[in-house]
Amino acid sequence: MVQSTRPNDLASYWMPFTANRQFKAKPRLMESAAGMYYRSTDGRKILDGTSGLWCVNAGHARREIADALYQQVLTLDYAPAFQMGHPAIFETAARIAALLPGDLDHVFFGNSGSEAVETALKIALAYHRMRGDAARTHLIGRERGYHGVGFGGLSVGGIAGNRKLYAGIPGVDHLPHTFNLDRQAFSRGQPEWGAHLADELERIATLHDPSTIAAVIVEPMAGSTGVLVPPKGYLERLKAICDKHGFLLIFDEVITGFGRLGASFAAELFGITPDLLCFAKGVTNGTVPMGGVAVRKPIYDAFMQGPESAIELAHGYTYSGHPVAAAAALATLAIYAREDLFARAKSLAPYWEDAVHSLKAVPNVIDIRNIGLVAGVELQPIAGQPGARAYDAYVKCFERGLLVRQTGDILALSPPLIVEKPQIDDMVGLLAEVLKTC
Ligand code: PXG
Repeated sequence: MVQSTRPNDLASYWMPFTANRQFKAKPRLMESAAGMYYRSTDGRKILDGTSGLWCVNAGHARREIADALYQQVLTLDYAPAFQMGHPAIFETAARIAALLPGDLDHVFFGNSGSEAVETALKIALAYHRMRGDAARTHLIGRERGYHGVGFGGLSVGGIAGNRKLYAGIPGVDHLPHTFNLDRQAFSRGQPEWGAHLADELERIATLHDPSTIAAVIVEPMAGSTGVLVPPKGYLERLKAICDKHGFLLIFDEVITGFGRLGASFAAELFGITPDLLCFAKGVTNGTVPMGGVAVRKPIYDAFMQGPESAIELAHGYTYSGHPVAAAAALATLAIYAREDLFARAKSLAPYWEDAVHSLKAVPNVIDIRNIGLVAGVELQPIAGQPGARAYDAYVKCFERGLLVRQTGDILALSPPLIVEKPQIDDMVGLLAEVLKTC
C-alpha cells in the first residue's frame, strides 16, 4: 500500500454534509478551542457563534469534563452494554429524568441524535404492538424537520435534499412546516400567527384513518432548517390532537435540550410533556458522542410484561450507555447545575433578542427570528443563486473571526450559554459589517 508522505493530505477523508472539493481547495481547519473561542490552523481566533454544531453549551475545554473522561478510561473504559451495566449510566439516566417534566422518567441511550430518533420511532411502533394495537404503523413528521440521517429519521424528516436519493421507509406522512414570511417576519420569540397549522394533523389523520397512526415527531423549534420558532399555541394544539386520537407525540430535542431555549428542555419551556423525547449534543457538551430517548412511565411499563427472563426490547447498540459518555454527561450536567446555565440563557435572552433584531436595518435582511439563545437571520436570495448570499456571509464571517451556521439563505446563531454581553455585541457587530458586503 502506498502511504501518503504528506502529513496534511486532505484526500482520504470523505467529509459529512460538506462540499468536499470546494472545501479541500480552500480548507477551514480548527486547531484548538477554549471557552467561547476556536483557534484555526492559520492562527486566527474565532468566536464560536454556534456552540460547535449546537452542542458545546457550556463552552469549550471544560477541565471538569476532561478530568472525568481521563479518570473514567483508567477506571472502567468499557463495559458490555447488554445484560450488564455500570453505576455511572444509571446515575446519568436518573439525572436526565430529573431534568424532564412529568413522568418522562425512563431513558434509553444511543450515541447520536440520529440513533435517538431511530430508537424513538421503534419504541413508538413496538409500544402499540405490545398493547395489541398493531394497526398503528404510520409515522407523521413535518416539512423542514430534521431528525438525523437514519432511514427512519430521514423519512419523517422534511428536507427534500436528504431524502431524494433514498427510498425511505413506507407509511410516513408530513405536516406542513410552520414558517410564513409574510405573516411572521421579524417576530420576537413565538410568532402570533400559525397555531391553526396544527389542525392539519386532523386532516392527515382522517386521510389515513386515525387508528393507523402510531406517532407524530416534531422538533419543538426546527433548528437545522433555519430556526423556525413554533407559533403561539401550535404545540399545545398538536398535543391535544395526539391525545385525542392516541398518537404518541415525540419531541426531538436534540438541539432544544439542555438550556438552549432558556429552560432545561423545550418541553419545560412550553409546558408540554411529550410521550417520548430525543436528546443528544449538549448532553456531553459535545465532547463524546451520546444520544438517547426519554419515555413516559406508561410506555416503559407497557414493555415490562411477560416472563422476567425475556428481553423486552430487541434494540440497542454496543455503545449504549458507554461509561466514558456517561462520565462526560455527569460532568456536563454538574456544570450546567453549578453555573445555572439554563437560567443564565433565560436571563440573557432579552439582550440577545434586542441585539440580533438590530440587524433589521442591514441591507438584504428579510427576517430575524429568535428564542432563548438562538437566532435565525434570513437573507434575500441572489436571483438564480439560492444560498449563495448566505454562503458568502458564512465564509466572510469565518475569515473575520466568527463562526455562524448557514442553511440556504439563512444564518443561524446559537452561542454557548456562557456567552458574555460584549461577545454578543461582537457577534452582531461583525455580522452587520459582513452583511453589508454580501
Ligand atoms: N435531530 C435533530 C433535531 C437534530 O438537529 C439530529 C436529530 C441528528 O443528530 P446527529 O447526532 O445524528 O447528527 C440533529 C442534528 C445544523 C446541524 O447545522 C444540525 C444537526 C447536525 C449537524 C448540523 O443545523 N442536527
